[in-house]
Amino acid sequence: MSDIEKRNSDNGDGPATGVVVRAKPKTKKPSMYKVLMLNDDYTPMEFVVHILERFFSKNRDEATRIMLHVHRRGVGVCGVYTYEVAEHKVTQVMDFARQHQHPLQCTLEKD
Ligand code: TYC
Repeated sequence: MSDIEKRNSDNGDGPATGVVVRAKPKTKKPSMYKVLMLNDDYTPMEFVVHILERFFSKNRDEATRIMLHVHRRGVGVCGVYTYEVAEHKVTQVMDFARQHQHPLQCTLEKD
């Protein structure tokens, strides 16, 4: 028995006096957030593929697959990240689209 366990156990000489010991390490997995891309009628397909390569580190095939999914289905997942990273990606995409005067929309959603 460890020293802390001895102090936490009632040894018959009055109440146990030990400190509360955590049974498990205090770690929590962070909530994850999906970055979603929305379809529109004006943003060029090649521009969306470029965004997926540049900000989401997709290769050309995967970027094309995601772009076509969004084009056909209306919305698609670019990646899943912690809140701060996901928020940063959304800002980068929206700023880049605005600079190029495309109406592309991007948002985040709790996973
Ligand atoms: N629908 C666009 C077009 O036909 C392409 C597009 C794909 C736009 C995905 C946005 O998130 C998007 N040019």
